[in-house]
Amino acid sequence: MSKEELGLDKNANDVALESEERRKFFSKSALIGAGVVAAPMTAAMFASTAQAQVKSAANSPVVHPGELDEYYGFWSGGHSGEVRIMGIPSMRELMRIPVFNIDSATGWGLTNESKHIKGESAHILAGDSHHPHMSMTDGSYNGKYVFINDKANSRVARIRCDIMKCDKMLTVPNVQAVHGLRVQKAPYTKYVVCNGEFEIPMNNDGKDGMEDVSTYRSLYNVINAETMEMAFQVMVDGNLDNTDADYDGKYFASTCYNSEMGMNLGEMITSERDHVVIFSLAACEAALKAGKFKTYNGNDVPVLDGRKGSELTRYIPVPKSPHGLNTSPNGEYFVANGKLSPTVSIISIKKLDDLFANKIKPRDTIVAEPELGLGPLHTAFDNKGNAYTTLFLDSQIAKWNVQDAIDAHNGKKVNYIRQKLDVHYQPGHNHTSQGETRDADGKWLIALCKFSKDRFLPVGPLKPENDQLIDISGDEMKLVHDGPAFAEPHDCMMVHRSKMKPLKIWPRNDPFFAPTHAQAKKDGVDVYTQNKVIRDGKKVRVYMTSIAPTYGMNEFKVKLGDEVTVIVTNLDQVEDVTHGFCMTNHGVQMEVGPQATSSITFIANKPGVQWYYCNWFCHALHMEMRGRMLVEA
Ligand code: RUQ
Ligand code: CUA
Repeated sequence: MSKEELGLDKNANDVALESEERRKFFSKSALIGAGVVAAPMTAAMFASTAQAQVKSAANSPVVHPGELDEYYGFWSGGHSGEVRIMGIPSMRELMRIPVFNIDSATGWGLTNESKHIKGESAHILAGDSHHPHMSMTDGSYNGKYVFINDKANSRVARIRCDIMKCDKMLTVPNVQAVHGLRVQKAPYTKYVVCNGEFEIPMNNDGKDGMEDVSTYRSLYNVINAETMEMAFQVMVDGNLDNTDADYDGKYFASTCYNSEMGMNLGEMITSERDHVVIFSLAACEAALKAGKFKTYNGNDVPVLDGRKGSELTRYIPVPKSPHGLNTSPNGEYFVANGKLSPTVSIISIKKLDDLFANKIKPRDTIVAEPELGLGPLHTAFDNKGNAYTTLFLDSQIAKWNVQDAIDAHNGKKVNYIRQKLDVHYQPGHNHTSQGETRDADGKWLIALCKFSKDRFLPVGPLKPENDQLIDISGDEMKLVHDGPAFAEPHDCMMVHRSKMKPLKIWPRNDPFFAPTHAQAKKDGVDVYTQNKVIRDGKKVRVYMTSIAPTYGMNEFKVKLGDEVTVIVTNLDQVEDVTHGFCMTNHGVQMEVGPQATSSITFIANKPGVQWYYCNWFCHALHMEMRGRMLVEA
């Protein structure tokens, strides 16, 4: 686009007025009828329908100042490594939860409490979060935990929803790149399940060369949701991509896009068909109990053999490099999204018992394979039997009716496509409000678009993505909001606020800082009443309280080269009065919430006076909330 086309030679008002005109001009031409393939349109035409759609939407996305949203949205922060909490429908960002990244505001990755939670991977400062999913009871969100994977470093983390902080992190052994992640939906989330995406030598000890790939495998990973330890792994044929669970606690399903086990693009996309692997939980647990497993790479995680021919799994051939795997909220179907095929494959969950009993063939479980458009990646559902599939290449959402698709498959003359809506642009995941649970309510749909192109003011070569909010409560989908988002909300989910019970202030005995309290006890310090410096060889522990606008300690002395740990306990009992602790010139910063204890360790390597200060605004005298450390040379 030229400078003129972008409007960069005009002032902001001119641009706004002009685009108003363009919207009016194009407002009719951009409407697309159900099932009709769109003629190529200009960017301005794409943008044009938005205002009209907001006006005629049944659900209002407007949340007035002071009003609360109806849903909590949990958004993956992609390669930022974090998780974000959004208010839906306002699309306001309410909070960021640092998980696989480091964060200087809260001290995540810097404090001792967060390093303790990150455990063996605390030295890894980056991550790539993809799939946030909440724990469930009987197929409904229970407000307890959100789980998320780190594809980059093969980790899974858990967020505690009462404090909205990560409280557990696990590096999954024997695999590389943990991708699709979901939870067991019923009877409760006993297990978190996730896919090992990149195939690697089973004993990856450097002895297997690059040439011989016959020992390369991918594993399905089953994690105990409460302890966040590995329960078991299942070796499969092919790699694994996305996964989901049924509503009976019996089966999990995963897509495989590289059944060829190719090592480069050409090899990976040669087959016309790949497959969906179905895992029988009962069969896996029985094999585990019977000791039918092996271990690899010197760890003791049981690895079951679920390759073709095994009793633990079934392989259902589907076209071609399937990606998303989504369970319909009525519990009847797994839907595998075709990606390189314009179709989705609908697998009847009811038929899986017969498949495992070898009464039917794998393809007999497919009840329809409707053609939807180019690049189907993920499917979401409402409560009226409709499905919504992202079409990456077409930049559209296809709304289609599941029963009609099945009827059409059986020869009935019926158009299962209800509508195609342009989104902007190239959508990956989509999600409906509570649509991955029994409580799908058919109100909102989010399209997470990988490109925003011309939808926002240009901000340089790196552009935001575009999270679009779509009202699906009426017969027609209506696009009502564009939401710029930073790299990269892969996936999200929306939970009704009635399911959530976040705390207002920290409980004093919270396990989050229990290890710090245990150390204080060893040092004979009551963190709620005492301010004290404990010297332990070259290690110094400085315990101080904070109450707006002062620290319990105005000054302390250490020696050059000491390893100093500052432990701050916030005595304020007032909601929202968070203090911070920042030691100037040491990269030391952290949040200390009301009634919480936080600690951070650094080397005192600069002689002289160093001021420390409160970096979270807490009081009219917040600027004065500071003290001095003297580092004696
Ligand atoms: S994947 S764009 Cu990481 Cu969820 Cu489908
Ligand atoms: Cu305490 Cu600012």
